Amino acid sequence: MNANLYALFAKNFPSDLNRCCIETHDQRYYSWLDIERASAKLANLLCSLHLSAGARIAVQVEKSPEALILYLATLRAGYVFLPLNTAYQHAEISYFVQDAAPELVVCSPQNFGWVSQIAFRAGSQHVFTLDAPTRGNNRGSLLDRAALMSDQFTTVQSQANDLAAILYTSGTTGRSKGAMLSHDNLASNAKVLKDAWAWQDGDVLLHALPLFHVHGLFVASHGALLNGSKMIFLPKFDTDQVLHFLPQSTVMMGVPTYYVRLLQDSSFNRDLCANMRLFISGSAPLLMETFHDFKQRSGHNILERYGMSETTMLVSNPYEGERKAGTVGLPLPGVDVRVLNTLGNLAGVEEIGVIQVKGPNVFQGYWRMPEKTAEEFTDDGFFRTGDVGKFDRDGYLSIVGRSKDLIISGGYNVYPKEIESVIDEMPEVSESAVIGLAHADFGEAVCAVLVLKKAAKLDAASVITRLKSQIANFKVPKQIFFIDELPRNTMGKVQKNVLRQQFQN
Ligand code: MLC
Ligand code: AMP
Repeated sequence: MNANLYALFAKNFPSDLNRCCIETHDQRYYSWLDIERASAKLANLLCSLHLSAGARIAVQVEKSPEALILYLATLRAGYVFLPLNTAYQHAEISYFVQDAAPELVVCSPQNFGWVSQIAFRAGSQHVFTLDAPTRGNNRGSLLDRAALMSDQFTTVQSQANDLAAILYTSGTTGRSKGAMLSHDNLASNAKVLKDAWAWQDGDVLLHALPLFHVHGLFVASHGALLNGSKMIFLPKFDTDQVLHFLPQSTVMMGVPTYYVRLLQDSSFNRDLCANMRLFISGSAPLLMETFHDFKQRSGHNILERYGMSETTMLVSNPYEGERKAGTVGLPLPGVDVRVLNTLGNLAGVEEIGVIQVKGPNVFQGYWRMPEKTAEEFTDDGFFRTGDVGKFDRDGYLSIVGRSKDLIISGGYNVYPKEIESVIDEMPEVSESAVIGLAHADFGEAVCAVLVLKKAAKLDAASVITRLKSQIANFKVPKQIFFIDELPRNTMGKVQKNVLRQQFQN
């Protein structure tokens, strides 16, 4: 049997390959046959480059069906897909490319100059461009080259543990780590979710998520691909477009911000959701208030689930049965989830502790970081998630906090240490602390507290302008505060809880 994830999808394509697989917001239609042939052309192109076995293909492009097809082609050809957030800037891309050493980099045409410089310096042999199709005819060199290739390709044989993708997650120490996911990690999770969320004939997925993280690339796309279901592809989340396409859809996935934004639109109502079967939320905590308001306005209980890049999906509220607000639900079949208390024993009902997990979905380790990988696993093979939670009497898990210093803003993870290091480089700054403060739209907003050097002058606007040129825009603090001294405990550790209390309002 071929463990290649694409082979699994292909086996489940609809028998009529002329049916629609992807419809875009601007009325372009891709049949299943189009997906099969276009991914074959790209896979042939990849093979013609004679990349080494296990070569990484790093991709920083705008969302488009072609970007998804490139992912599928990478699977088919047996290489390793490495998606990168389009917001990443020079220093971030430079780090990822040097660390992952991709043999091929695909970027947007407008970034070709600086990205290719980074890539060639890091030893990549090839840099191609792929444009968002809305920008007219300039489709980029990737598709121009692929056009010359055959549209027939036999998907390569893969072993279950062969790598399919590497997803970088920010590290608490400030250094991002590449989570290595195998074909079987992804396949096992996709199969479990197909049953858990009762994917069925006639489902249409409204796909508004970005394609460079687990949520949009795996959870959403895999669900539709494995079920042979059509996706309506939006280039990004846009409230008006979502409202426009909801009546034709049955399933939508999003981060809590999407649901908050839908509720803010006065035209959002039950009628628009009449065809909808399921709204799923994840990547960040869904407020109880959002859950209840959404129920009232749409008639739907949002199904909240919990996962991470290293593990894909772990826990989910049930499709049938009670979806409890404020919880992420029950462990998915085949996934072991335990909560350990401060003594290292299994926590009792409602007892808070660290969350550890084990299962076929758990990743193969961090790219080229064996020590870090070893640190994150217990002796009996459980992965330490860095999240803190508790089980209730019915076995539903709630996430009550994080042992990792992490801010989740609109579903994107931001590690304070990374931002603090950049701020501390500014000549006027003595030290800084980056904290997350509650934010109505993003859930949490990144904010920075700065202590300036004696007699130094610096205003908030200049700090923000400088940061915007250095780091991805979603990491840039929404607010900057200045104080004389950071509060510290007796061990000298900055008391971020004190800062959060002081600046929340
Ligand atoms: C954009 N901005 C953000 C932001 N997104 N700021 C903070 N947090 C965010 N998430 C800022 C930009 O920097 C910009 O600032 C301004 O908002 C407008 O940018 P935009 O691109 O027009 O924003 P918008 O399209 O409104 O994007 C917001 C969003 C998007 C919520 C729709 O962030 C989004 O789609 N998030 C989903 C993230 C996701 O897929 N997470 C899954 C990770 S996987 P300025 O100052 O330049 O104007 C994972 C595992 C799991 O966590 O369990 O799923
Ligand atoms: P990432 O590493 O980007 O994949 O982010 C994973 C992290 O997102 C998890 O470790 C959690 O902290 C958080 N997360 C994901 N889903 C949820 C959820 N439903 N509720 C709370 N936190 C979540």
